[in-house]
Amino acid sequence: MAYDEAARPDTSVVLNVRAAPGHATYEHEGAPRIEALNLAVAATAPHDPGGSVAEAALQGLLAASKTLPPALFYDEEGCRLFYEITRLPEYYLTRTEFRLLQSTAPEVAAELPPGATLVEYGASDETKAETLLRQTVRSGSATGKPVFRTYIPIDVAEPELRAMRDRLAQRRPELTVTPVTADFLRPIPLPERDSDSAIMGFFPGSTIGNLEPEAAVAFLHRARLSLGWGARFLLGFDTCRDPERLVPAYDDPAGVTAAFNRNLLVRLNREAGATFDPEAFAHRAVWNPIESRIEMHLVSREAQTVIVAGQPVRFARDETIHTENSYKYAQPRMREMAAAAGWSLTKKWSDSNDLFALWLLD
Ligand code: AVJ
Repeated sequence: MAYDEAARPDTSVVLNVRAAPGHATYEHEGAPRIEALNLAVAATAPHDPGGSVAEAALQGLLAASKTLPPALFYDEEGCRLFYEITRLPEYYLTRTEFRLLQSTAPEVAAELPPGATLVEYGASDETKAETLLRQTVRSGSATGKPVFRTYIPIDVAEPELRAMRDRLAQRRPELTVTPVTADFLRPIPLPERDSDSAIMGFFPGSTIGNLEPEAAVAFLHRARLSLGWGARFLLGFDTCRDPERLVPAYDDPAGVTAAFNRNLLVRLNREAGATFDPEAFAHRAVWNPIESRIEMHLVSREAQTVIVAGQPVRFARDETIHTENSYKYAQPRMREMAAAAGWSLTKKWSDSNDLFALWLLD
């Protein structure tokens, strides 16, 4: 797992969170404390394949019910295909959330004092964050000054983070951007900051729906501990539970989502020494009403054996690899989950069709 030390962007923080499980410590009493970063932690590029893609794939493919981790979707081609998905007429999520953000960002910003910090979890581009970052103070002596002074985007995709930081340096020279290359599902020690400044977590895109409910609560709880007790949190999630709308959003007629799903197999061929014929697997999106989630599967069209990292993986005809869950939470359920994680709902917004919700938590 080579990591090019020289390639590390100077203002960014690169963590190998895997090398330091449970490393972060938190305090609840008194002033919220954000742990200073331990720069002695050995750094590795988290998306460096170096064996871990093969390991993660084999673990899922050798299980009784075959799965692949959705984080594997987002290689370069996967990011490109996901971007295409967000432009599909059937995939209403991104567009609906973006409009909602545009109209509510001034209200969100009005809740924060100037000089605030924005921490985005899973930030592969700044488009959504910019709706907030461009907000200025509306009254008082700081009128006209930006509400946010610091932006901390957290993502596993280091090249994207670096590109974001460079674009923002051009566009918003007064903003301090401190990217953190890390998997937001693990404890993330945040870079040191001015402890008096207000802080807001930002988790848009309904990404929370990709987590199992217990993992979603655990994530929100970790964010609560790491951001501190005075923090806010802006959460965007899909609330539509109508299969007539959802199934086409996840199985579009142009086949972009199918290509996104099959790209997992293409990636395993390249990065995990696998021998998949991607076309030997059908894309399937199904609404599971009991779990309240859209499931994506790759269904083996025939009985076949595929080699992955030297190991044979056998498929029966019609056997599936479960590649993704996208939970769609009813608002009362999300409220319970947020409460279980130590957050309370202070403001909420949704679009006129009630497809998407934006919540400000306290
Ligand atoms: C980026 C996880 C929110 O679940 O809707 C899109 C990913 N998968 N089409 C989602 C996705 C299939 C997307 N998230």
